[in-house]
Amino acid sequence: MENFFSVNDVEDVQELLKKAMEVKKNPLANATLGKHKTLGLIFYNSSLRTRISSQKAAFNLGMDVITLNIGSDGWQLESKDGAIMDQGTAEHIKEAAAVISTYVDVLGIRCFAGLEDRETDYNEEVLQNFIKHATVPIVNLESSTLHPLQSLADLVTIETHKKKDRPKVVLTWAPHPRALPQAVSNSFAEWMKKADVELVITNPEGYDLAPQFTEGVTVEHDQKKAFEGADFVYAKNWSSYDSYGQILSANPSWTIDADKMAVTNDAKFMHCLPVRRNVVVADEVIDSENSVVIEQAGNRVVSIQTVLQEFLKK
Ligand code: SN0
Repeated sequence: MENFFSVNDVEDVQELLKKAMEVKKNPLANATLGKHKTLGLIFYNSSLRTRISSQKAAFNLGMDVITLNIGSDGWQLESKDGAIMDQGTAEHIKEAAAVISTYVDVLGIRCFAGLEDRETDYNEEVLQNFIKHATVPIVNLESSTLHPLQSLADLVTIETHKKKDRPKVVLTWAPHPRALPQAVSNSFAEWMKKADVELVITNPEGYDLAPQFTEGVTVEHDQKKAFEGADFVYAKNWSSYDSYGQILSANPSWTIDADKMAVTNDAKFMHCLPVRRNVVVADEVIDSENSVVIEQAGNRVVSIQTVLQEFLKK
C-alpha cells in the first residue's frame, strides 16, 4: 500500500479487516513499531474523532504527532497547477507537501468538499496534489469525496456485531439543516461492496449518490421497505449529487425513529458522528441498547492504527 486514499489502495480488504480485529483485541502489541517516527496531521476543517483517534493510535505505536490546522495556523495553500498566485494563497502544495515530507514519516490530510463545483470536488485536487508531491505515504482523513478511515472503522463495527454471515446493511439518508458532503456515504458504499454484506441504500429521489459508488447496489427510495429485515441501519445525511451540493428537502419523515427500527431484524444503529439529535435520529434510537455509535467512534483508533502499522512495517 503506497497511500491510503481510497479502498482501491487496499490489496485485500478481508486481510486488512483481520489485522484491524487484532489491533482491536490487542492495541499495544506493536508499542515500539513507530519509535522515532512522526505522524503529521493537516486539517483544513474541524475534527473531533479524527484528530484524537489519530493521535491515540500513533501513541499506541510509539509515534510522535505534529498537527497543523491549515485553516487557522498555516499559509493558505494553492492546489491549482500553473496558478498565478497573486490572490489569497501564499504557498503551493508542491512546496508544502515536499517540505512537510522532510519532517514526518506519514502524513494525514483532511480537506472537505467545497460543495460548489462538482468537478472540482470529484477531481480531489488537494489530496491528489499531496499524493503527487509528498515523498511519504498520505492518509485520507476525509477528502472531498471519500472518508475511508471511517469506513474501515464501520467494517470493524459490523464484524464485531454481526449475527449472521451475510448481514443486511442499510445506508439511509436522513435530514439535516446544512448541506453536507457525500464523502462518508461514498466510502461506505465502496467498502461495503468489498465486504461480505448485503448492502441496500435508501434515499429520497434527487439524492442518489454518484453512480461510480452505487453501481451494483440496490437503491430503494421507500425507506420503510429498505429497513425490513435489516441487521444494521447506518444513518447519514448528504447533499444532492445531481443538483450538486443542494438541500432539496429537509423532509422530517426520513428521521430515524423507533417505529422505523421496529421493522428491522433488531438492527444495530450506526452513525459516524457528529450527529444532529432529533433531526437525523430520534433520541429513543440513538440512546437505545441497539445504538453502537460510541463503539463505532472508538473503532476509529483501530482503523487509523491498522493503516499506520501497514506503513511502518514496510
Ligand atoms: C462531516 C460530513 O462529511 O458529513 C463529517 C463527518 C465525519 N459532517 C459535518 O460536517 C457535520 C456538521 C454539522 O453541522 O452537523
